[in-house]
Amino acid sequence: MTYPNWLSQRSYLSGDRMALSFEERQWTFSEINDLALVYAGKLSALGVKADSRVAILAKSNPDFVFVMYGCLHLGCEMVMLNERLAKAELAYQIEDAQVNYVLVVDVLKEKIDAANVILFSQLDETEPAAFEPQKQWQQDRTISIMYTSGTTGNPKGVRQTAENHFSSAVSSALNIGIAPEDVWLCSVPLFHISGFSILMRSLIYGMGVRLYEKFDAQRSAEEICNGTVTYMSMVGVMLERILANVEEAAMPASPRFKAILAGGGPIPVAYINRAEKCGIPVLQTYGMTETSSQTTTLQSADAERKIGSSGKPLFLYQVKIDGTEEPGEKGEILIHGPQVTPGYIGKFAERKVQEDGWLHTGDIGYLDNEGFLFVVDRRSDLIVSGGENVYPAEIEKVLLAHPAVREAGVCGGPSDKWGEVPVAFVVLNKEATADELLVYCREQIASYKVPKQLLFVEELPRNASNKLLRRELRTWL
Ligand code: S0N
Ligand code: AMP
Ligand code: MG
Ligand code: MG
Repeated sequence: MTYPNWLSQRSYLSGDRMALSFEERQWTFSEINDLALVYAGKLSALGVKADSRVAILAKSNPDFVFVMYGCLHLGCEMVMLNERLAKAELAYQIEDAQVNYVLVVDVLKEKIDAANVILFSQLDETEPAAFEPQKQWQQDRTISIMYTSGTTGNPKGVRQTAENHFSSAVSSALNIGIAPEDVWLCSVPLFHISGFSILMRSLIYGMGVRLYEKFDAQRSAEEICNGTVTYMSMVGVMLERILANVEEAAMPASPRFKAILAGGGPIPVAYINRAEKCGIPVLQTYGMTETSSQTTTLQSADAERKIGSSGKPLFLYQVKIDGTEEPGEKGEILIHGPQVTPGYIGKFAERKVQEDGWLHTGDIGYLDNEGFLFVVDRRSDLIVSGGENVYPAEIEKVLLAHPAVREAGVCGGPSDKWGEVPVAFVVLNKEATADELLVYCREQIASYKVPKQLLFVEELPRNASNKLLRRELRTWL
């Protein structure tokens, strides 16, 4: 099965519609398509081919979008690099993905130490080569690869195919509808599926995207209240900051604004209540990198009645709770549908993500008697800080490599600012200060992963087989 090239098809069908808006500038779908063709020609002139795998490190602005769309025209697989990661973490992903090229915006070039780097400034200076855009896209073509950390501390590259993105966008539209006036505000990172999925919806629906390079709570609140946008995706901490602005200004939300899609982690019930008072509908959603964004979403109409629920699956998807018979019984959440990744790349290429056609999420939840999903606990020890995932094992590994550290254990602690933050417990084998260890961490991992608190202890809680009991660490806070 194939799809027509989404960029050419969209430009052909509704080329005059607004595709992208950024600050004071706007582009239509045909303008975007022309720019993407130019970028594809430039990339081609520099040696990038169909089937090349390229990593991209850039800021969430139009240049990033044009470069990505150029890659789409060429037929490349794109490894989306998280700009907040430390140099060593980026190097791991670039190595694991065995990329042919790394496309890097000049302001971030210090973060990359790799062969075959192509800077955005080099692209600007390159004359496009003649090239033939792909007319058809294979359904199982890998469009994007996103790394997601794991329990072992080694991030895994998740493949997202054309079919994954297409079924995700279509399922979302079947759920919330699409109208010609829709504009989706995107200030979640384009390197996460939260942001990337907005671009896919844009191409597939012919919908405009209002892009921000950096999240700005006040301006987001203004756009919601003026109705210059109709949808916005966000994580809990962004919702809180926007609500604070809306409440302070006592601005009524525009009736043109339709809904906030809120996910990436649990959304506190208090925020949903506050949003309701401001007249802003919030659709709480449960999704992940392995499912190319939303799998279940709670409708506004059910928001009050089913508060705290992440809703029901979108039309094409199924959710069940492993090993349970009755509503209300808790167990691992299993997911089936065309949005589920076919698998990982690199070191984890052999790891099966689906067993009997079901994705084992590692998250714990239950379905109530009407089939609404409640997520009650997250995959093994995962800490979600402001929508960024932090796995204790990743931090423990770094701490343990320090000569003064004998043992290290990390757990999530509560935070008003980020929802949850990592806290470390360390057993020393020679003298060291907390600051020294934190500076050491900062050199090797993203700053959102650096423990916000580091406490020295005599020993760590372990079970009979010497396994660290991270849950018990939480009771020490
Ligand atoms: C919340 C954000 C915007 C905060 O960033 P902010 O305020 O712009 O910070 P900076 O000025 O860049 O940095 C200042 C200092 O703060 C540290 N910092 C930044 N972010 C965090 C963080 N999250 N936790 C802890 N610290 C943080 C910086 O490091 C810096 O520190 P110093 O000075 O020490 O260097 C930003 O974090 C953000 O954009 N978060 C959202 C990320 C996101 O989108 N996550 C979702 C990922 N999940 C998915 O994509 C799957 C689910 C999904 O698809 C979905 C999710 C949401 C909505 C819809 C969907 C969907 O299904 O479609
Ligand atoms: P990621 O793949 O980085 O997007 O992380 C996805 C993970 O975030 C899921 O496996 C859950 O652990 C967590 N998560 C996402 N949405 C929700 C939600 N609505 N409630 C609770 N946890 C969530
Ligand atoms: Mg993840
Ligand atoms: Mg997350």
